[in-house]
Amino acid sequence: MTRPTFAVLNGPNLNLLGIREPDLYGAEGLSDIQQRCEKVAAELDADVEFFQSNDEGALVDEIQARRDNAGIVLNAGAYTHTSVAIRDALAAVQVPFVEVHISNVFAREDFRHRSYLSDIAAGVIVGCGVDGYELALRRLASLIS
Ligand code: CA2
Repeated sequence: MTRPTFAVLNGPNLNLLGIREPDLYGAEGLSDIQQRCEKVAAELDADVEFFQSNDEGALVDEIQARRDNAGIVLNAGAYTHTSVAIRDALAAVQVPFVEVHISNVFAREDFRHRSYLSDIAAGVIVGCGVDGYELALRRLASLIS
């Protein structure tokens, strides 16, 4: 099998990780998460590419550009609860994706209980902190093996 490439995509405000609200989202920043994912990807004999944007259209463009990837780990942030456009992009590319949320969205406000993505996801990981990204990569690797 050719070496798979996974994308790890993060949505709005996740660039603030490690800077604000550590009680909710932990002390690690996006660059720490990237390092963790690179370590797991090396272990899985895979490549991993990282992307973060606060812009819904940029996330749609990035998902479209990932149509040949082996899988996507996606924390779409607040767009999870609002974005038909991101859902449509994911459905169009047909790349398996795992939806990740650092916090337990089900223990938070009602509007965070609704996801436009979960029913078309290969899996959903919620409330496991930033470990969720590593778990998602491992799941994607096992799905394609
Ligand atoms: O728990 C998650 O990972 C979320 O996707 C995070 C989103 C939130 O809208 C979702 O409901 C659940 C918010 C990301 C905001 O990230 C921040 C990080 C540090 C400080 C402030 C915001």
